[in-house]
Amino acid sequence: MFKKILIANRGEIAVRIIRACREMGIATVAVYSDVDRAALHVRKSDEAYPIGPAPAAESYLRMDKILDVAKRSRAEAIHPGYGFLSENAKFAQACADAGVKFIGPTPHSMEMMGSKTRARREMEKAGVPFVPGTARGLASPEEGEKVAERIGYPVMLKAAAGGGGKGMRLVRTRQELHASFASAQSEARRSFGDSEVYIEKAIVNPRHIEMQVLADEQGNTVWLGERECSIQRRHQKVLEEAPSPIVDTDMRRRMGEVAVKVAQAANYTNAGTVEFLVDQDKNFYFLEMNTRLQVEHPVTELTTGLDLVHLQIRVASGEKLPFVQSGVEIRGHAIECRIYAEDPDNNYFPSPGKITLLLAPSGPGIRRDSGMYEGWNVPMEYDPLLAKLIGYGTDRQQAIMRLQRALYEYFVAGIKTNISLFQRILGDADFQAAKIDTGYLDRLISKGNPAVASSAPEREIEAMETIAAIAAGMFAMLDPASPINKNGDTAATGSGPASPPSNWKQKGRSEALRRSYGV
Ligand code: MV4
Repeated sequence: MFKKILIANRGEIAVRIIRACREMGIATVAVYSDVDRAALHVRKSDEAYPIGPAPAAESYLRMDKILDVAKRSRAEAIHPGYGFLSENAKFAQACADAGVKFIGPTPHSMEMMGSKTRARREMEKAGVPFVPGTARGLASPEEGEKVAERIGYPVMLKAAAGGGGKGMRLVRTRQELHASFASAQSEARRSFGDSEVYIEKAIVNPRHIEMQVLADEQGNTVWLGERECSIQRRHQKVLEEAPSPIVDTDMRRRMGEVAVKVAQAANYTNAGTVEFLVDQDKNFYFLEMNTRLQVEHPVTELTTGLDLVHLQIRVASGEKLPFVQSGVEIRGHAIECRIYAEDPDNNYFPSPGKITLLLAPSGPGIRRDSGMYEGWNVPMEYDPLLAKLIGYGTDRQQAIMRLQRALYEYFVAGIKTNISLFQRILGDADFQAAKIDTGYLDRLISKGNPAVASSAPEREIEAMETIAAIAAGMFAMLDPASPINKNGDTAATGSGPASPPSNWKQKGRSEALRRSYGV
């Protein structure tokens, strides 16, 4: 087993991995950019090394600097987390060349799944269902027209090197195809330096359901249950849950077996996720494979009782999976809210800045994977994910109720967050009825923004401010020196309004209240 692991990441996932290492008695090495000097992952690690200025390209993406720290700190393995270098085959190879174990799949497996068309060709060989279309890039828009006539409109044009919707175009009619093909190609070239574009039958209003898989280095591969990830905004997941409300035991087994087939076709090792598009008739189609630990892994951990980071580390150290497929049991329901430093009232723009106050929820069924603390400055240079709030219950309803209660307790001052968005989603009838697909969130947001219950601390502060204002008014009436008593007019006698304390006095009282309330 490793004695020391370097975590090549930051934020909540770095803290999550450091915690897993500490539970396993493994020493931890953090790396940090200049703006992350006081970050939580630096505080929680055993050792920490600066790796450069804020821009990721000069720090968290600098393979040479990270490998240099691994060498100096004598770390035997590197956990990449998600994002940054986690799906970079060259980095995985550089780790191997440097004699440092990369906690994840081999460079070969990564490369196979990195190109969507290459992955589709491998899936075709493995007999895995994928959306009708081409497994190679289109040579011309005319070829696209021919394929579209065969598979039928609407069709989806996609960048082979793409992901997250970039270089993707929905084409409803033949007339639109040429223009869409050209714009998809130029976006693909701009975003990925690779203009290869392929075509698929468009699945209308699909769900995005993904299957967690785990493989050891001895050829054993298991599936660990699915996650419903349809609640997305601009191809960014916002809320995820496990199990999916529409997947029954038989469908879960069939999806799991396909996902294992995908992993085996790629000679996959360690933790990975196979993404599917699911149509209205519950047919599922291979979309892509993510060769990393995902943000939303906690909902799988809570419903299987497994620690995926422990298992990643154990598998990377050469251990055999400590269970077989029949030992995997899905129990209860978990829902994850991604808490972002974003302003829902300003088009979800990032909201960096100092966290002046943080009241975080806990209690039955609540897990919080967080990278923030009171007094920390949220930097503007990185993805604004602050924390993940996960609610677990015996069933979906209990998980929803627990999350609603926890969100009501959550209070972050000094920056804006999207906490109110989750209160809307969890209280929404369509969400509660599990009437969700990849268009759900856009529909909810476009419905407008009804007032949502503010958090408990806010409500209590408001109530106490009101009490203070009333008390101040009463005090003023009883005080003969008070201006409202100069001309004999007092509210008490019903003549002339009691003059409320000035705004400044009100504000001073509010601050005093906050201080006395400790908020
Ligand atoms: C699709 C699709 C419909 N039909 N492919 C979006 C990004 C990438 N992961 C694939 N995506 C889609 N591919 C076909 N043939 C609809 C989407 C899609 C989507 C998929 C999953 C989650 C959210 C989405 C939002 C918009 C479109």
